[in-house]
Amino acid sequence: MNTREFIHALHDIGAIRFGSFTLRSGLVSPFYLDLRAAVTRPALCRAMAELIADRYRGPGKPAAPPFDAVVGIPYTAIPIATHLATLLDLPMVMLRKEAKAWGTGGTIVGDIALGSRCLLVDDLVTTGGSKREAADALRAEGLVAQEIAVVVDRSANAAAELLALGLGLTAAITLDQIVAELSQTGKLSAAQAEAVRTFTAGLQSGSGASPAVGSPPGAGPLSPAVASPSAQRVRAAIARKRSNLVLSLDIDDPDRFFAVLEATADHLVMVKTHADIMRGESTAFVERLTETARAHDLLLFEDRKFADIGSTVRKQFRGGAGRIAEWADLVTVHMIAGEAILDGLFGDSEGLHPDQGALLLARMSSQGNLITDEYTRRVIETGARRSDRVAGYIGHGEDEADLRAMRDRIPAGQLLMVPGVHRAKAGDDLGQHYLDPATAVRAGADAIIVGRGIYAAADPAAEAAWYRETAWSAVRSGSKEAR
Ligand code: 5BU
Repeated sequence: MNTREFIHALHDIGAIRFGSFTLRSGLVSPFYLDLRAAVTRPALCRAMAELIADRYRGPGKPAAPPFDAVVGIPYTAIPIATHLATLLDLPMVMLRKEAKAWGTGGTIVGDIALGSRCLLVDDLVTTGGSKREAADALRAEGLVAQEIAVVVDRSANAAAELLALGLGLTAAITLDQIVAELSQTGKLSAAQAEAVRTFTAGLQSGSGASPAVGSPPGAGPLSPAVASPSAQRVRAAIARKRSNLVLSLDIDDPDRFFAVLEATADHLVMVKTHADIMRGESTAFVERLTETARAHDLLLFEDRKFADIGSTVRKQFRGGAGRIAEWADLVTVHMIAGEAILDGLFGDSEGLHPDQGALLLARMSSQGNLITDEYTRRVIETGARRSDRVAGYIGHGEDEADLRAMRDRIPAGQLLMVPGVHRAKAGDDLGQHYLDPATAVRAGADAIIVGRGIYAAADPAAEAAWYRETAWSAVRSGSKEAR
C-alpha cells in the first residue's frame, strides 16, 4: 500500500475525520485522528509498519538501520512496532506506561542489552511531550533513545523541538500530506483544509511550547508552521549523526574526492556535490558515492540549481548521464522560472523516494547577486505552500542579524541551510562572501555548508572535526538560550 492509498484507507474507516471535535484539553478541533481502529486491520497495520520501514531501507540507506532494537510504546503502537521489528529484523521490546513495583521492577518488557540504540515507535506525535518522557524512561533503563518513529506527525513543530533535545523524529506521513491528498481528491473542502491548517498553526503559537533550534522567537506569527517529510528526514539525520555540517565537496578528481569524503564522513550529516564537475564516468562515480553514503549514514545533496521550465527540468532530473533523481536526497532549485518547476521535478512521483526534496534558493552568498527581498519573500511563500517536497531554503546574510531576519520568515518545519561559511570570513576573489560557522548557526541555520574551508585545508579531517564541533555547540547553546 503506498502513502496515498494508506491515507484514503484511514479516511474510509473513519480513523481520520473532519468536523468539530472537543478534545480532552477542551479545545475544539476541526479534525479527529485515531489509529486504534487501523491497527486491528491486518492490511493497515502492515502498511503502517512498511511505510515506517521504508524510511530506513532501500536505495541510498545504510544496509542495516542504525538501531539495535525497536521499542513499542503502549498500546496502539505495539502491533505496529512488532511488524516493524520483523521487517527491519531487529529485536523488539515494550515500554510499560508505569514502572512495575513487583518482581525485578522496571519499565522494559523484553530482553535487551544495556546501551542498546533504540528506535521508539508510537502511533502519533502531537506535541512531542510524551515522546520526551518515553526517551527519558529508556535512558533511565540504561538504553539509548536514538530516534522516534511515528505513523502520523500531526504536530506543528515536534520534529524541531525533539531535535533540540538530540532526538530525531521520523513520520510515515504528516497531517499536511493527509490534508493535501484528501483535498486533491475532493474528500476535503478548501474551507476544511484551511481550518485544519489554522488549528495546527495555532496550537504551535498558542501552546506555550519552547521555541526550538531553527525556529527562533518570531517564526510562529510571521510564518505558520508547515510539515515537510524531507526536512524531517534531514533533522532526524542531524540528530542521529550529532552533526549539522554539510561538506560541499567540489573536487573534480574522483580519487581525491573519495579520499576526502572517507576521511571526513563521520563528521558530516550530508555531502553536497556538483556531480557535473566530476571527471570520468558518471555511473561509476554515482555507484561509489551511494555506497560511501550508505556506509557512513550520509545524505546526498546535489547542488544542481535547476532553473528551467518544468518539462526540461524533469528530463534533467530523471535522465542524462547524471540520473540525479535516482540517488540525490536533496537538490537545489531556482524559482526564477515559476512554481511549475516543482511540478516538473516532483509532479510525477513514480520512482521517487517519498522523502526526496528540494532546497529553494532564497538568497545567495555571492556578492552582487540579483536577488531582492521581494524575491526572497515570494520564494519562501511558494516553498511553504509546497512543503510536501520543499525541505527548506538556501540562504545567506550580510551578518547575524541579517540572516536571522531571513530565518524568521521561514516556517517552522522547514530548513535553512547556509553555504558561504568559512572560519576565516575573508571571501574569495570571485565574489564569494563568507560567514563564520557559529554566527550562521546562532542566526538560525539548521545546517552549514562548507567547501574549501575543509577540502582545501592541509588536514581536511581535523578541519571537518573543528567545523562540526563549532557548529554543533552553537546549536546546543542556542537551544539552551531558547528554553
Ligand atoms: P566554498 O568552497 O565553501 O566557498 O563552497 C561553497 C559551495 O556552496 C559551492 O559549491 C557553491 O556552489 C555553493 N553555494 C554557495 O557558495 N553560495 C550560494 O549562494 C549557493 C551555493 Br546557492
